[in-house]
Amino acid sequence: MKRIKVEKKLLSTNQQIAEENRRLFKEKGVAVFNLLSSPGSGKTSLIERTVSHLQGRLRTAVITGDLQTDRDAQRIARHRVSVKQITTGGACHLDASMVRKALPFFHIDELDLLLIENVGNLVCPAAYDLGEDAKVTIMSVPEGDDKPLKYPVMFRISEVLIINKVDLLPYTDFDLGQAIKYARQINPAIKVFETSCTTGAGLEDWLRWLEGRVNRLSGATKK
Ligand SMILES: Nc1nc2c(ncn2[C@@H]2O[C@H](COP(=O)(O)OP(=O)(O)OP(=O)(O)O)[C@@H](O)[C@H]2O)c(=O)[nH]1
Ligand SMILES: [Mg+2]
Repeated sequence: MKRIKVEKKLLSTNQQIAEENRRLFKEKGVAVFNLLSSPGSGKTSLIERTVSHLQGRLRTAVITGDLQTDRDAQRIARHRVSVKQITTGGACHLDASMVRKALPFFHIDELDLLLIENVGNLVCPAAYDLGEDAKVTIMSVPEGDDKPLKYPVMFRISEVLIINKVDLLPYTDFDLGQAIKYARQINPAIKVFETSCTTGAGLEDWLRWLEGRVNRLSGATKK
């Protein structure tokens, strides 16, 4: 009983800070996307592909959440983009106050887009709003096509689903149609992109959608 009360309090404090973050992002005209997936589905790979495409098109920064290491931040920094690592020290998710503390690292007035790589986990990050505009869940072919049914909360609260590693489809029993059907069973409005961060297949559609969305969100404030 006591544990439930403490958890509820933590979540409501998180929600307040998330709303403060959201207000700040809106005021500054920064579009923010929270990237979620199991470990290894391709969050960092997608960010690397995305920031390298957006170079000179949108002013982008990245926050990466990791339990222990700064390996992802090092990979992303190679693309000459501003990146701030949050090491959670064991926590299986980012929370809104961690994001707030990371913000002074950036010149937020000069940003159009902030991508946040959450800790690899399809469960606990779902409970923590960070103040983002949208959650993007990535699932990958080797994980199996039933993930939307097994982890429904994550798919319900996401605006976008990226099915990554489609280059591996010929080597698995992953059924693309079935995966999309399961995802839409949980969230009929979810927008789906099929990608391979290795070959580059399908990335154009994702990048076009992202750019359009960022221009709508940040352009409205910055005009
Ligand atoms: N075949 C194939 N491999 C991929 C693809 N995308 C990423 N990978 C590989 O999958 C592995 C994990 O990719 P990451 O981008 O590190 O995944 P992540 O979700 O950031 O992982 P965590 O941060 O540990 O949760 C790496 O070896 C990538 O090269 C893809 O589209 N196809
Ligand atoms: Mg990563």
